[in-house]
Amino acid sequence: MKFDVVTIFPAMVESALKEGVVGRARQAGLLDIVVHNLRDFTTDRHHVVDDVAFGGGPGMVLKPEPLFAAAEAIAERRGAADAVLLMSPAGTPFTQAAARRLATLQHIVILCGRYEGIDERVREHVATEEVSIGDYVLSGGELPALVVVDAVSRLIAGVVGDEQSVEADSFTRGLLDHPHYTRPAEFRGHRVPDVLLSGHHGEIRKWRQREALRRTAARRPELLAEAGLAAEEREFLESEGFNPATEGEGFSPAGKKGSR
Ligand code: 9D3
Repeated sequence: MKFDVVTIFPAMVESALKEGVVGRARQAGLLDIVVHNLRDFTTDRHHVVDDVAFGGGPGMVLKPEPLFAAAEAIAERRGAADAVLLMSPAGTPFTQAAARRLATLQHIVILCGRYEGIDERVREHVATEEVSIGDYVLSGGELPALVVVDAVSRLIAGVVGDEQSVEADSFTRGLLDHPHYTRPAEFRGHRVPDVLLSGHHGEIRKWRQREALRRTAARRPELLAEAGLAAEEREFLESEGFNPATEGEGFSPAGKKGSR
């Protein structure tokens, strides 16, 4: 899979993409990622990428010419992209479902915004979609671009060494993960649950499933609506004092506040 990331901070993006699962997959040739410096696509002596807003107001706006030039150069050098993502706080919220869809593509270009905004013509004529990673204000689209590359790359065969861990990933089923423990079995008087030391694999599976349900009901009850719970799973949650939702929330925690 190919990614091209366009940014005014290429070193910031490149440094993150050298590390971890994504760094290894690049070295193995599973991911072909090129980070481009937006300033390389300017034509003026001072490599200016921004300008004041027409109509006035505070803050600078990313100029259209370098972004159009970058997208065109990438198409020439690397082939036409299947999607051009504009990272923007006004974009569609990025979800695991969005990651799954993008992972079916072969070539994605990601444009990182900075400053107060981007010339609207980039949105209209270069980007094919606009993506946000959530409702908080960041300083630019670089960290969001890295989030998208990471989440999508993990879904490409071979990128994550252990296929099972991708499969078992909590959001594959739409539930939060169960608790994890490693040695020692007792640490500062805090014991690992006996069932995990028992070697009874059926019991361990059941315990993990119930803990995942309990946690999800307590922390993210809205996820249960989409999780496709079996009758016995609903019964378990009701027996634990969680109540079926009135309004598409699946289950809501009843008297469960602070149970963690
Ligand atoms: C005053 C209006 N601001 C929008 C809420 C302006 C503004 C804030 C932050 C314009 C750009 C930015 C920089 N952020 C991003 O480029 C960005 C972002 C984010 O801030 N949050 C979540 N996802 C994303 S994707 C790109």
